[in-house]
Amino acid sequence: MTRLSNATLAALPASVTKPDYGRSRVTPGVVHFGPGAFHRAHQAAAFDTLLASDPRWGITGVSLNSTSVAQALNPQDGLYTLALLEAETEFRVIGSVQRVLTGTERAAILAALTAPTTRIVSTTVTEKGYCLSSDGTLDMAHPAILADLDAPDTPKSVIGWLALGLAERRRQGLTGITVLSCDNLTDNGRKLGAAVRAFAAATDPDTASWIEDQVRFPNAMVDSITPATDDTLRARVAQAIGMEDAWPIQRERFTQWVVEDDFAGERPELERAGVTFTRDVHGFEAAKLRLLNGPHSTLAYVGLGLGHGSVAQAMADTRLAGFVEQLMREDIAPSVAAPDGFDLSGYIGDILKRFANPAIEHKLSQIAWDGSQKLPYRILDTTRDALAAGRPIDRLVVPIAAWLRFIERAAASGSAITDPLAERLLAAGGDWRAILAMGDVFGDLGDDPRFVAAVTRAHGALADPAGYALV
Ligand code: CS2
Repeated sequence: MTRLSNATLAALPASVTKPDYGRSRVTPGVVHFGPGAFHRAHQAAAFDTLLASDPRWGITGVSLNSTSVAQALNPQDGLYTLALLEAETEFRVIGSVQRVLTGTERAAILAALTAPTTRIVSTTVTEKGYCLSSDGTLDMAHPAILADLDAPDTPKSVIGWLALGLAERRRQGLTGITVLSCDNLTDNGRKLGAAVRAFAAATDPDTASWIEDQVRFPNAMVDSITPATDDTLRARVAQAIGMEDAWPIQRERFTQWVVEDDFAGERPELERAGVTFTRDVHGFEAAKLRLLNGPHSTLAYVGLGLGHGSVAQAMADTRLAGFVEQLMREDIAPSVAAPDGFDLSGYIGDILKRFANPAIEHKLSQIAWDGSQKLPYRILDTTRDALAAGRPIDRLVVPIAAWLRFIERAAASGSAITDPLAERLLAAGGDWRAILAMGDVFGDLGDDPRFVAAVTRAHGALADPAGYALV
């Protein structure tokens, strides 16, 4: 079977949307750390739309910890298929990724970071990639950070790479750039900026001040439901495009990207691709993390306990769907300071519809990954706000208790969980109070008797997986 590439683009069937610009005219403008499914489904699709009117924003992907994306995409000249899943699926070939570098290609990564044409360095490296402590600042005792502080010219972490790339730009007398975080954490840009400056301050204080002056780290909210690629998708795509694509991607049609309007120099006209630029992203960020990701994790941990496999299946369980809606409307919404004119109730209704989308099989097990990293932003901040405002937290702690049950089940059956703290979590296993005492996950909440009492009740109720409804 022929393989998708520049040479075969013209042979794609007319039903497939493809780049409507000459790819040979595209020049690199963006270096992206973490060119996984979410980046390729979301930001790369937005740049693909922009390239038709402005070819200066081609993407160089950098995959620090794996070679699989590079192996799949480089032989395809960076091309891949994005399936937009609705009642009718649209297949779209994305042309914005020009090449993918791997962690061992150090000289090429540094050359990309210091190219005069590079104006944006962006990231989707997930919460754990930031190496932060529970107070949101760089964890100087993190093994990856310690290793990079020891050998700053051969970094392994994204933080180390950003510090090195920026130091080198400064040395070469180049302009500052914009470092654009696209990860799901509150205040993502600010946190990334502070982390990179803290790293630089420890190795190269002049670069730290140059970063302060010359580099912008806008906050951004990113949203699009992107289930992992599976064999069903590969087969559907092969049929639709009539050729082989080693790594197609799927997502819902809905996509949202709200970016703080705080760029070093020129910013791409991504408005043309539906991106919203605003001075204040906080309200959008809180609405999305708390009202979409919080309920997502709730569906995952409660739903897995009940034996559901996907988000849509969990939503078809009307009792669980009702619980999650009540959680969103009564417990989470009061903590969200939405931007002016934002229709919070409509936003909730739309999220519930997106969760129930029958065209998407989004595995609960995928969402259940990295609970120790995700729950602080998704549920614990909301819980803290509710406690401070004197609101009840009984339902808010259900996802926490369900997560504890999820760890207990894994520990009891000897199965693995995907989480950077997996070893500690599984070692604590049945002793869930020891998990609540982990300051790097729960911070101050672990010592709050109101929180501990509420989790204790919910944990007890969840001895029966259907017990969430009794809380
Ligand atoms: C999900 C998110 O996997 C997860 O934890 O909650 O990836 C979610 O699908 C996206 O944030 C939606 O924008």
